[in-house]
Amino acid sequence: EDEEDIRMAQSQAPEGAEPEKPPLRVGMVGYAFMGAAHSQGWRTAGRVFDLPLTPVLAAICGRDATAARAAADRHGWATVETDWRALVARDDIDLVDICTPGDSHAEIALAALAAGKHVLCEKPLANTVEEAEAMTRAAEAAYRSGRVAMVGFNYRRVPATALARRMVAEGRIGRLRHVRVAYLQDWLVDPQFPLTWRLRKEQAGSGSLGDLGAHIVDLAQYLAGERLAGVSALTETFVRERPLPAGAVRGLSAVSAHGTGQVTVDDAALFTGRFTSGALASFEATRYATGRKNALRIELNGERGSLAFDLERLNELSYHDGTEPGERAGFRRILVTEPDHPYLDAWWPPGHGLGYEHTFVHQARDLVHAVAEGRRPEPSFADGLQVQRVLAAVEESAEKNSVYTPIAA
Ligand code: SOE
Repeated sequence: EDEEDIRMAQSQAPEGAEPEKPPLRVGMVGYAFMGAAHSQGWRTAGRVFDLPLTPVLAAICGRDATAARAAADRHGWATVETDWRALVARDDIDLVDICTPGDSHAEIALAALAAGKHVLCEKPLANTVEEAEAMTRAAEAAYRSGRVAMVGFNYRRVPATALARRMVAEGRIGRLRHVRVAYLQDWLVDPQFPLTWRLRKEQAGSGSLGDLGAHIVDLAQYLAGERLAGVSALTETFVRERPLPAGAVRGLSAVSAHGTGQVTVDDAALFTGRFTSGALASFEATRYATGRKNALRIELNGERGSLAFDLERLNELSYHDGTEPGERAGFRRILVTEPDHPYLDAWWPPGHGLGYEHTFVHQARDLVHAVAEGRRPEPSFADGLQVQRVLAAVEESAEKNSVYTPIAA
């Protein structure tokens, strides 16, 4: 009957119509903040971009059946699973998207790769270097059988950061001297904010460091086009005991219950780093920057110019061309909304701007291309592992009171 339907549909298709694209059937584990963001990406990518495969929101998975069902209805997933093992075992799933806290990334990713699935895994790739190494080995083996694995550093997919990368690679700022980067949030300022999973080492791996620091390490290395060779770090936990949470976390917020527990992660991480070329970098990741909500700021200074980006003004990139005569030189604002800017040919007319959620649409788009073309996606699990090594070096350096700590290549 199905074949008959297809023949009927084909015979009715208007002449010259494109044949249907094959599906990419996605199964997503997790349905909270990142689950909602990834759903948006999968739902929208094929409607905006001309993709070689059509993402299908096949199954969403969460332990709480009622909540998972509600998320499926809200975000448009066809079916619900309550055990990720059942999801991974399904032969009608091509790609497993992992949007859970870090403590389950390795187990799910290893099982999904072993079952022949493509994998997208939220950042940080894992909670430890050992887990990230095992995941990277599995991803390499899977790649040899045509499966790809990507880690979700979505800020590479802001058109302005992608443009900055292109400009650095074209030599527009010349030889790199400095990278200055900060990721500032303030949702922990209140000492009564409850002890949610992001504040527990056994679930999150680390605090601001893994959550925000992982993003800025990846972004700094991506824009610089080179890796960090070593770091010196300070970390601090300002509030060591917090009320326990009552009920579910919504986005980043939650309600307090009676009783308290220990915060077992860093609240803030500050570190300096040396790139392999000798360029110097500074990093700041904190959840205590009162008034700063999601301020990821990065500036690169090179011999011929500088670039600066601020996530709270994400359609803009600042550029100073140091080769201009002094009287006319200075930072100018590039409005990154032109069709020849990265990703923008498929969106709105110039000046109409994009937002946070579009980074997840672009991430889905790039991953679909990698799957269809059998290319190693960027950032790969190997890239995620390298970031994990930087995070481990930061922790080691901080434990030794900021001793310079090299990062294994
Ligand atoms: C929380 O600090 C958080 O949601 C991070 O986990 C995300 O990776 C970042 O994109 C926004 O902030």
